[in-house]
Amino acid sequence: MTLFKNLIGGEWTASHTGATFETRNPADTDEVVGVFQKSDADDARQAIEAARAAQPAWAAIPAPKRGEILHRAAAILESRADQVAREMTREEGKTLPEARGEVGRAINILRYVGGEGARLGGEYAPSERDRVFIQTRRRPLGVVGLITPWNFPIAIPTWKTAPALICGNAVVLKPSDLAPLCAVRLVEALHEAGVTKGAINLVTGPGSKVGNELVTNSAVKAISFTGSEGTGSAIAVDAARRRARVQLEMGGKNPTIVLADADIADAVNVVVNAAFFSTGQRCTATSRVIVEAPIVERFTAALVARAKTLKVGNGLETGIEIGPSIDAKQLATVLDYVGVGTAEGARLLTGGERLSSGPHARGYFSSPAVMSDVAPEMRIAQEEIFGPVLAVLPARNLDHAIEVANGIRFGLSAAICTTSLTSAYEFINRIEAGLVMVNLPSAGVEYHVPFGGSKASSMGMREQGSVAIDFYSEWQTAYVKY
Ligand code: UN1
Repeated sequence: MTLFKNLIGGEWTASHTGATFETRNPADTDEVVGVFQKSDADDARQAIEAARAAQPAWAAIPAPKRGEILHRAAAILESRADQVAREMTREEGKTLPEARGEVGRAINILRYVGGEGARLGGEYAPSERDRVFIQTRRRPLGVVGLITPWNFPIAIPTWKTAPALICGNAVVLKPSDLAPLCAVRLVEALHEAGVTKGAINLVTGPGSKVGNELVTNSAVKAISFTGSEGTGSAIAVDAARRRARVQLEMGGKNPTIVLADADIADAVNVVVNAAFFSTGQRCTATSRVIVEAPIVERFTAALVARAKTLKVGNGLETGIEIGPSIDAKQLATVLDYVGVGTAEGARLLTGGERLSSGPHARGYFSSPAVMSDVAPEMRIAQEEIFGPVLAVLPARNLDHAIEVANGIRFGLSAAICTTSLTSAYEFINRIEAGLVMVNLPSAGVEYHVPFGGSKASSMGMREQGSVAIDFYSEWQTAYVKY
């Protein structure tokens, strides 16, 4: 069992509080994974100060050279990929293949964003006036605060930190208390790769103290947050009060439409992946499957049959497909929503039970739940659950399916299974979602294209892809007369 420290001003530092907290394996709660600093606002302030002091020196390094440092960090992380993936499975619960995939994603992000260093160009524009050149270039914002969730414990810290750094900002990263270890590993790699001391800082501890300081401290020019809608909305208000830039990625209630012309076996695979893999703990997960009337029964039967075969257990073991919920609270939410759905008149076709004997005795496991006879206005069809609970809703036709799909507050991701090109494009055109998938799971995105949602799911500029740097930079326009 290891004690992990904050990184402040390039030094691994204990919190001045002297307090720590531990993380435990959600698949085996007897196992302590790590012990971390229970920091408070003073620690966060110190990190912000260190970031402010270091930022000019970091920004003075030519952007392509900053990119080389990110490339070095990628190589360091790659040399530790297996260890970091195992730590992720032990701390977050996702299966080892999923964890390996996520570490690979983080490495790819560092490489991709590192390349952006050489592409941070601006524009030349002709002037209305004689002998005047107009040029634009990107400038860093200064200090940025990054608040990240537990469910993608390395990918999300990486996809916020890398574009922030490549633009020349200094970073204070606050990872989730439930799974901070991978963020420590990312920051170690960046520190060892040669990021200027103080340009990358890590502070662990409660959101109410560390996160709140980042959001309210006037030296922090931008906040990027992924997490719950409630916290995100509060951040937006606090940040607006002092005119800080915000980028929020919050909830989803993502639909997959299955049309009668779809290949049923393919559609079942797509929906099972989207709804149940990563234990449904992805904001891009499918939690509503909207099925065209002629195939509702056939599709649902095949879906239930497949859901029953899913192997739930400790993600370190070979063959396990679904890990535990992250903690007791999340598991209680999952089981509670199954009860809510039943009370609303939905029918539980399979799963939705706590698994607590044998190999499941010491973890937060439940069996993947499929509920039918769900009406669009029911709570299980409207509220984010963040667990392996899938609602099946019937639809008369494509128009009706799109109407049901759009009938929610959220708009992150949406998928359709169909063999009709016309239906696919009709869906792309009319669905209210930032991410649209055809014959693919609603979750599982790539790093080099924009990521984000509409409606209550997101606020601010998109993450990932080359547009990620828009959030972390501002334009300077220079007029030059010769
Ligand atoms: C994915 O589906 O690959 O927190 C990524 C989340 C999202 C990331 C999803 N921000 O689940």
